[in-house]
Amino acid sequence: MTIYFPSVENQVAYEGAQSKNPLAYKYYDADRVVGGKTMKEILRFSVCYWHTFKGTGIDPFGWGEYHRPWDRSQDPMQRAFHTLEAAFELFQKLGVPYYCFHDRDIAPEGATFKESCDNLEKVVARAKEMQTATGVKLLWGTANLFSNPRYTHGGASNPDAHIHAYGAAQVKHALDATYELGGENYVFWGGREGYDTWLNTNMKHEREQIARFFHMVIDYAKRIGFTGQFLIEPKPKEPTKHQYDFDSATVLDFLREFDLIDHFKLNIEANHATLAGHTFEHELTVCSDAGKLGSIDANRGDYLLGWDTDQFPNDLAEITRAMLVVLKQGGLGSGGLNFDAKVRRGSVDTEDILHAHIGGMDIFAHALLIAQQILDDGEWDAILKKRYASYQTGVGQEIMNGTATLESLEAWVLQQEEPVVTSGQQELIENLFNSYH
Ligand code: XLS
Ligand code: NI
Ligand code: NI
Repeated sequence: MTIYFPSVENQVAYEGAQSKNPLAYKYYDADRVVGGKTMKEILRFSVCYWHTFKGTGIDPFGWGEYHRPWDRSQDPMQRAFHTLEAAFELFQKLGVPYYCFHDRDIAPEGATFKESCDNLEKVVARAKEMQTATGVKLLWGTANLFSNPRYTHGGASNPDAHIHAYGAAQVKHALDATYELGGENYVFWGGREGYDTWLNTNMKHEREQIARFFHMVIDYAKRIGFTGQFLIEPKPKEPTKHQYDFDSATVLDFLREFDLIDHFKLNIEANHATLAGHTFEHELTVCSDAGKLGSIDANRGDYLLGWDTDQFPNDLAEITRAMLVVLKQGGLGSGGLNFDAKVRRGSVDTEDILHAHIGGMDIFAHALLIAQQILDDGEWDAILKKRYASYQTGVGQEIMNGTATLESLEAWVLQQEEPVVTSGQQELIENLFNSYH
């Protein structure tokens, strides 16, 4: 059997923060209990198939660069099987419990729709054996309704009903595959569900088409007994200028408008949040407050670049804030932390893939420890409680329980002196956060 990641013999080990071994975890200690659960249970790491195994390093100015050893056969099905072997080798070496894929990542598209479906079924059968043999599970599956040129004008939102139907048929099979592999979630990222010019677009029609599409999916899932969580992944732009699923608030509104809210949660990607002009923690909080934070695509953007650079996360302060949202809502449920991230074009060695994931897992593990400390310590919580304390009693309580009226508040205000502004203590809190290690 070919060994694809020879620099790790068995499994990446936890060696502690003092270790100088680049191929060891400094913080991720799978069985360490943090706040009552193990790191493995809380973090639920997942490796993504597309960037890690199918990424070639291609960019608009240069073709593929990596020539991965699992991607060299002339026969596309052989490539798919070799990739599966490489993938499961990496999952096990990293000790991650989950992976994610698009249908077209794991199996090649055939000459006809039927052939594509057959290819998928064959690879899924093999993947199922490998899952059983290794215990690695599928976090989520999804369908690629954006790479093939047929989807140039969209998948579910396509102005041509034939292509909408094609997309529906493709999702049917991707859902079958996810179900067959025990996938715990199913994701919709609206690849080309958006538009480039208002001049040729009937937005109302397209949004209604998408809603109809989702209703068909829900009905079908019910018929086959798929009980995984459906997730929508917002992104504001790229590939189209106006993506319909701009950000969390937009998606939640869409779900409510079309009576879909009970069937979906959201999958929040850090880089998509920043592209929408929000922070990662803002998007997580919008979802969490609505009871809709289902899963996370863990990555980061570059603050100087306006596109989805999909870099591996490495900002401890940002990830700590993200973990605070996750811990406060009691974990991610059936979701997880999926590294929707790619090594840079210049990182041409397969070993770079190991460093990338090890670093990403360690940042989250480290952030988890700090976030738990912040919660246990209680100081941050006390500052926040104090800031809103005036809503606990008197007029504040009346506002919150709905007994206040504009008249009653006017009468109260007339009896008071001018209100005094109290400090928001931003610098104090920033220093407090920096005091945890
Ligand atoms: C692209 C998205 C995509 C989804 C899965 O920007 O992040 O990778 O996660 O379709
Ligand atoms: Ni993503
Ligand atoms: Ni992305």
